[in-house]
Amino acid sequence: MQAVLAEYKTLLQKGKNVAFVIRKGALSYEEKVVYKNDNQMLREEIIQHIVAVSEEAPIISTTGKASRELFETREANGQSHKYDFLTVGSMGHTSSIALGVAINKPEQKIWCIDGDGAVLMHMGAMAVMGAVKPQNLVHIVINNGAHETVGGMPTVAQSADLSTIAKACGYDTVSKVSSFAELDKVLQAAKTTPGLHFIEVASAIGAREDLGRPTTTALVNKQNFMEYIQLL
Ligand SMILES: Cc1ncc(C[n+]2csc(CCOP(=O)(O)OP(=O)(O)O)c2C)c(N)n1
Repeated sequence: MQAVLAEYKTLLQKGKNVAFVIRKGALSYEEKVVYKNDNQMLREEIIQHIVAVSEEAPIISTTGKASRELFETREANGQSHKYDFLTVGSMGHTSSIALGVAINKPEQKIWCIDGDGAVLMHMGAMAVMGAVKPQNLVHIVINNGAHETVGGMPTVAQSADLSTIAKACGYDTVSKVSSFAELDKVLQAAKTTPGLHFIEVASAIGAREDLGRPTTTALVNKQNFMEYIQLL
């Protein structure tokens, strides 16, 4: 090991790259870490409720399991995937993509499904949304206080009040919900009322074990979505 490190040092000093390849299972931790909170609603169920209300309106969804769950919700409903732009990678940029679509389709309601980790990563996007204030955009943040997709490690969304931030940024309406009855009510109101709406949804940490991945490529998804929104 010492000899390898010495060799690496020489290589690094020359500006070269080095890498360790570790055999699977070589690093282990006996205690299983379980991340949880007291919220009741699961992200996938929240997404099912959003799809039920938004119907065929475009949805731009954040990176990670939220987009995978949206894809599977459409499959289960027998619906096309053309309504959805699934953001692959680009954590934190979903709301900016949704803003761009909303500006260019002012007569069409646009829905954005975001995560708390993603929102925190590019929080400046909320200030831009509040400044531009499109009257046809619903920004939904599924707040589980965790980076659930990558293991559930906590975000700082527990101590940063995202709804207050949205208010300060100039969103027209701000709601914070923790039950399906409240969620359905604010989704319906956002659907029928013009404005820039912010909906923070308290979510449990978790996902189905057998959650799949989109069966179409990101490129095909983007092309289908672009063709669809051109018709709106
Ligand atoms: C810039 C960037 N960093 C990290 C990732 C890896 N990544 C994908 S999803 C995710 C967690 C997202 O957390 P959150 O937005 O709270 O959504 P959740 O997974 O809890 O639904 C991370 C870190 C990424 N895609 N892009």
